[in-house]
Amino acid sequence: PITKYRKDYQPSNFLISETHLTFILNEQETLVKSRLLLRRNPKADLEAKSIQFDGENLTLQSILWNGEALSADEYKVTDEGLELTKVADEFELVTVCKILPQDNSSLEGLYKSGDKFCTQCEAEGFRKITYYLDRPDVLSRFYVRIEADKSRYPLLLSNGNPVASGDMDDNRHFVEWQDPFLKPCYLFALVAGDLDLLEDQFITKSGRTVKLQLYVDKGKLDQSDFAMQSLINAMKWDEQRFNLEYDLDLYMIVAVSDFNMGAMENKGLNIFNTKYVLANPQTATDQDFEGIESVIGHEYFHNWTGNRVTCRDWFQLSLKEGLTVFRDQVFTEDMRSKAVKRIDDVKVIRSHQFAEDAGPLAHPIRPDEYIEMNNFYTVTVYNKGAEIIRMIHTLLGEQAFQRGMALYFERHDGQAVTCDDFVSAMADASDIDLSQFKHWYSQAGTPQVSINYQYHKDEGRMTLIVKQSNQHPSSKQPFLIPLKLGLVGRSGKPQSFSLEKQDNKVTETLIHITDSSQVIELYKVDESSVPSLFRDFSAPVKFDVNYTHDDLAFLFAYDENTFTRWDAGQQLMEQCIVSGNDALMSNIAEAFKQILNDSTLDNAFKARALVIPDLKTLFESHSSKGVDFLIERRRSLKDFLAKSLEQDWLKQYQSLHQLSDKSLDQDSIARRSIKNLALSYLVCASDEHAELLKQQFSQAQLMTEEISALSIAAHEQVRPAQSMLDDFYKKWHQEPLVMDKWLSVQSTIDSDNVFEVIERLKQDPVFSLKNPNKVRSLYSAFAGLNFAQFHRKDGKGYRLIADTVFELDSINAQIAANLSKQFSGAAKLDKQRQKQVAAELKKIKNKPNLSKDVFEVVSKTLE
Ligand code: B3K
Ligand code: ZN
Repeated sequence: PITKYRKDYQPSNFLISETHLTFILNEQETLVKSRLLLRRNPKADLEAKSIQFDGENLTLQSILWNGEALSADEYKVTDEGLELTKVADEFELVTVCKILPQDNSSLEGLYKSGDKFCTQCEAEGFRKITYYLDRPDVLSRFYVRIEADKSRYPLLLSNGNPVASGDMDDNRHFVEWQDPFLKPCYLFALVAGDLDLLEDQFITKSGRTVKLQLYVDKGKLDQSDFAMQSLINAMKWDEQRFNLEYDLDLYMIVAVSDFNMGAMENKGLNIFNTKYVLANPQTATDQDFEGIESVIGHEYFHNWTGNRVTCRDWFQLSLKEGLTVFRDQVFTEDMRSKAVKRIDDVKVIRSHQFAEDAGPLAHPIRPDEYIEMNNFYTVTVYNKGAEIIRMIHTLLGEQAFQRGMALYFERHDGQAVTCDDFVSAMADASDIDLSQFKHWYSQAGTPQVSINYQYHKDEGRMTLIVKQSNQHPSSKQPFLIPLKLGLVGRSGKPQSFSLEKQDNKVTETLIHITDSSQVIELYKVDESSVPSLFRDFSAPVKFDVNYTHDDLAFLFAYDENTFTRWDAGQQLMEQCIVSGNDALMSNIAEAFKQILNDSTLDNAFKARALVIPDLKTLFESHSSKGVDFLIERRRSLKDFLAKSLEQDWLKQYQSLHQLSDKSLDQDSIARRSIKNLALSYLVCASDEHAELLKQQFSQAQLMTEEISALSIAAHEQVRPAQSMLDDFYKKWHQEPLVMDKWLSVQSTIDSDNVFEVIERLKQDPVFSLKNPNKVRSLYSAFAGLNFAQFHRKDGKGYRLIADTVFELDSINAQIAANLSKQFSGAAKLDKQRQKQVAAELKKIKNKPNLSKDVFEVVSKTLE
């Protein structure tokens, strides 16, 4: 496999002015006729004598150059594409290719999901459809004609606007589409099928009416309203907060069950995983609804950040993804609770992104090299990328940030650009020098910030000595790190301070950390206080502070910043777990009790504050303690908190349990989440409470209530669990998305027989290795969430996942590669486990015809 490097970027020697595609869809094969109008790129090599078109798994049927046949030495077909050695300043190339969507299990290019045709082209899937310059900086105007059987495929969709349609012989018909916007081929989409339609409209702020169409499988309209409402909310929000308006007259979303990721932002025709569309309160949890709202928002927001302005090359992926994740996060913050959303987003960074940044697959948010681009749709590019945008927002403030956005669109609308272009717009629209900040784009690894604070009582002065370092070899330069801080006075109230001796006092400030070592002085600090640091998680760094346990307990009780308050609790629990200090358990229980019984506190905050850090997060920072120790210690902390607060949990549960409340508003969601957390502690404390579980389960009218009860029963391994699982299956086996939950509840049970269970589930008719949601529910859930069984001493967990990767590789390399990333934490394991992982990885690496997707992950992990 060949590595591609960012430094090798060259503009394309040829551009494609027009792309005319005709799809002749049939049950055995599909013919793709393509007519491309090509011209030399004035900004590239004007002497170029050949063109290399990308193409994979295509059978070329015919080729015409300006209407004439080519001789055999004028073109060459290879495994990677088509080389054309006859060129001119302007010319037309017509090809006809045969493809086999029915056999395409990679779910990339044109393929079938159920009985519909659909496409997925990002990153490099368009080359599986026809010969093309499959790169994001070649923008073309698309004209598409689709022909198919009229009964099977009454609906024929593509990007832009429908311009013609009609009947043909043999019960066939056609529809023609034109997209007025220039676009790279990764944004191309096609759907053909027989679907139900939910239609609505949106009037933009300039008064245009946009038709909104949501297409779902027959019979699923009762699960479509929420997605439509989310789309309307997203459109409104983007106008209000970012001043961005939709640009076509039609916006279509199609939901399909076989999809490699969450969704895809194809121009005017988004294709979605059903998981992020279909929901009603009986089938979907509160969390599912939030996920739908954010993914619908995310894809919609791409229309400007991604489509109108796209990426010059795939190394720039974070240009669109980091920015769009930031936008969807802020959307959720505005729609729901800002503080709580922030906590949820930070958890993802700490458990997943920090691990990636510390492992063999670490890369900067703008990677320098890749073998398979699909491997770089990572938490680093997406979520750390969003943190980088958020820091720019923090440094500039909302107003200057919005000026920067406006300038970015003014300069680059209709172009394919780089991360540098984005940062330049932000710097030019504000007075802030972002040159040092740019290291965040080029250096990998998580900066470690250590802070030592000291209060000088007689002078009323607080000194903070701040040091930053980064273990990753690419990270030689210190970062510009925004540090948002405040002080909490001994009374529990905010303590004001000043930054210069003569300055006015403030209660919060933003410090720019720029050096590897830096001293911060705060003056006029009247009362001995505890600093509250990295408020709102103002930078994606690891930080350690010379806090005492009392300091942490104090911040946990009083900090006005929700993030740092939550974080203090997490740190306290973490210390209790890793130090082996049992005495701390009582302090934590005391703090829990206070929070639990504080009626002024938001239930959503409580439901996060009273959760013990997960094993992945713990292991990420404390791998030297060893897998077994962490598992054991976390278990005893949970037991202790469950038993010592049993009466409090019970009170909480009883006072908040109201199955009749089916509302999806924030308060009801929050109430359900703290109540179900209480239930899980209760059942952990004693099997006696299993009766409550059974009742909740059988009477539930909301999936949140039903699945919470089921998963607690299964995970606490209480007696009625099996019959509950059986009942659930009987009730829901015809709802694939609900079956995904049923699968993952079982694969995440920490029990020795989970392997037999998984083997049995693999054979169940609801399961299929060809369906990515199913693979994720059974296997990724096992490896990612069943920490104890995945890391079993006997290596059984590793073998299960390795065998699955092996089998999946020939079906769907992208999903196989994703699953193989579960081994990337191996270097942090003890020697025995490391050996077992290495042996499994070697087996995979020796597989004949191993995909380059899996090869890249496995060989980097083995290095
Ligand atoms: N842009 C797509 C992801 C494509 C992944 C290709 N392997 C969805 C999104 O980020 O919105
Ligand atoms: Zn995206």
